[in-house]
Amino acid sequence: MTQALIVIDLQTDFCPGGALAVPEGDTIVAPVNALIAEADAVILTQDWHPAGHSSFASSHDGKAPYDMIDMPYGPQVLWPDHCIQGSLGAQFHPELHVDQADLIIRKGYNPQIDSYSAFFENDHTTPTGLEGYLRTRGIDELVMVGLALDFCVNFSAVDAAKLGFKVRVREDLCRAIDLNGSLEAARAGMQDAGVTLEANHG
Ligand code: VGL
Ligand code: ZN
Repeated sequence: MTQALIVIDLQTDFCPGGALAVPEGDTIVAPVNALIAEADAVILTQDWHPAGHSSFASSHDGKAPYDMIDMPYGPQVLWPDHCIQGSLGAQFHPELHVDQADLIIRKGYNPQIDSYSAFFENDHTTPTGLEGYLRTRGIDELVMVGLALDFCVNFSAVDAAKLGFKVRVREDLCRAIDLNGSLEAARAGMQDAGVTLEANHG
C-alpha cells in the first residue's frame, strides 16, 4: 500500500475572517502540518474560481448566498464570492506547510461548473486529472483532511472510494459548514461509499 495525504482547500477564504469561513477552520492547520511532515506523498487541493463563477450568488439576479438553484448538472448551493483566482482569499492558510506538497491540484476553474471533488467537477464526469496522477505514482490509499468536511472533503472522499481507493477521513482534522443537515448527510454518504471515518488517529 502506498499512501498519500490529501489536504482539501485549507485556504484563507475558508478560515475565520474569510469570505466563506468554516467555523474553526484555522484550528486544524498545526496538526495538519504535523501530518504533512510524516506523509510519504502530500497533495493539496485549491479551490480556484474565476470572478463571476456560476456557483456565486452574485452571478444570479435575485439570489442570495446559500440559496439553491438548478444547474444543468443538478442542484447547486450558491455561495458568497470566494477563492477567486489570484486573490488573497484563494491563497493557502499562511501557516500551512505548502512547500512540502508534491502536487497542488486546482479545481472550480470552469466558469459553468462547480467542483467540490478533487477528482471530478460537479457534473460527476469531467475529471480533474488527480486519479491518473495517483495511479501512475502507485498510490492506492488516501488519508483526507481539510475543509469543508460536508462539501469538498465529502465529495472527494466519496469519489475516491468509488474509484477504488482505500479512503480514510480524519474527522478531527476537518471542519464543516453544516448547512441544513449537510454534515449528517455527508457522514452517511461517506459511510455508504465505504469511506472510513476516523474521529481520532487510530
Ligand atoms: C467548498 C463550497 C464552495 C469547500 C468550496 O471547499 O468545501 N465549499 N467551494
Ligand atoms: Zn468554491
